[in-house]
Amino acid sequence: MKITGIELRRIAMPLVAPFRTSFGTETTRDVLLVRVVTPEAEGWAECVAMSQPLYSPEYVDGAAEAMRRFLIPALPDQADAQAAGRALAPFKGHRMAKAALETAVLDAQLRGRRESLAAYLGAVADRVPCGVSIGIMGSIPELLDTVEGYLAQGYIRIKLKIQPGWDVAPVRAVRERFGPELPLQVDANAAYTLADAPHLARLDAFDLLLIEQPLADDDIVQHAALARRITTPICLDESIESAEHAAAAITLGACSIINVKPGRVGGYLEARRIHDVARAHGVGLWCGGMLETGIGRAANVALAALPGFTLPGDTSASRRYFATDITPPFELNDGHLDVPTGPGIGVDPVPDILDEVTTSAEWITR
Ligand code: SMG
Ligand code: MG
Repeated sequence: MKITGIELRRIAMPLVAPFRTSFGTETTRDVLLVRVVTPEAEGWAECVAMSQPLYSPEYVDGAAEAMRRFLIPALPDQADAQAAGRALAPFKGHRMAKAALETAVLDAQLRGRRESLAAYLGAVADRVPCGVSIGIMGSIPELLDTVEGYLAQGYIRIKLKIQPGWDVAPVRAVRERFGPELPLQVDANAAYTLADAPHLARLDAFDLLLIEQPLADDDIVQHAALARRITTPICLDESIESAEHAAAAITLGACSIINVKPGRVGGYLEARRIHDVARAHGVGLWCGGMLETGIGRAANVALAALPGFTLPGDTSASRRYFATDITPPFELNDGHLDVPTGPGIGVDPVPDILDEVTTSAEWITR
C-alpha cells in the first residue's frame, strides 16, 4: 500500500463537564487526528496524548513533533500496519504518537480490503459492556448525584477516581447508597506509595472489582509487594507499556488485571499481544479510555470485543464526554455500545463538524 500523504489535524473538543484526576483537571480535549491517504483508501486515527505530560511523558505538541520529524519520514514507501510498526520500533518511547500513525495506516489498509477492525483483531462480540469513569468531585453529595445519573443511563460499572484525601469516604458513601451488588472500582493514577499500604487496605472492606494503578508507573515491584498486603485485586494502567511489561508484571504478581489502552502501548497490534499474554495467564482485561472522540472510541470498542476482555471498559457513550462528537455519536443501549461493523474502524468524521472544531491542519506529502 503506497502512502501518498498524511494530514495532522488538531481539534478542540470542550468536555460536557470538567474531569478531575489525581494529576489534574481536563476541561477541553485537545486532540491530534491523523489521516493517512493511499490510492485505495484513507485511514483515520486519534492520538490519545493529553495537552500536558501529566498522565505520561507524552503530550500533544510533542507527539505532533515526533510524528513530523521522525516517525512519518521513517515510514517505508509501501507500508502495511505491520511494516509501519517495524519501521517505528527503533524510536524509543513516543508510543501514543506511534499508535496513532500505525492505526491510521491499519485503518486505510482494512478499508482498502473492506474488512472491519473488529474482524481483523479477532472480535467475538457484536456489543461490549460499558462502565463510566467518574472524576474527583467537590463533595460527596455531588458524587452520589453523578453516580445516580450514570446508573440511570444504564452504565453497568462505576469507576471512581481517587487520591489521598478522596478515597475511603467516597467509596464508602457510594457503597452505602448503591448497595453491595454495584460493580465498583477505583483508579488512583499513581497517587500513592507503598507506605500507604495500611491505608489502601481499608478499601478491602468495600469489595471493589479492582484498584487501578495505586503506585507510580515504574513501581512494578512495589505493586507486587502491595498485592501481598491488600485483598482488592490490583490492575495496572500506566505501568504497562508493552507485552513485555505485561509479562513481567504477571510473573512478579504485580497485577491480576490489566487496563489496556492501545495508545499507551504503541498501537492495536501491541494491544492484541498483551491480550494474548494476559489471556494465556488468566489475567483479566478491560479497555481503558483517554476521553476519545468517536474516532478513537470506534477502534477501542472493536478491541474490547476480543475474548480476553473480561470486564466492562471505560468505553462510555459519546455524550458522556462531548455535546457534539465528530462522528455519529456512540449511544449506550442496555449498558452496551455496538461494535462497528463497517470497513476499518467503521466510522468517519462528519466533515462540517470536523471543520468547526479544527484549530490547525498540516499536510505532509511523502
Ligand atoms: O475515556 O472515559 C474515559 C476516561 C477514563 O479514567 C479514565 N482515563 O487513568 O484510566 C485513566 C484515565 C486517563 C485519562 S485522565 C484525563
Ligand atoms: Mg487509569
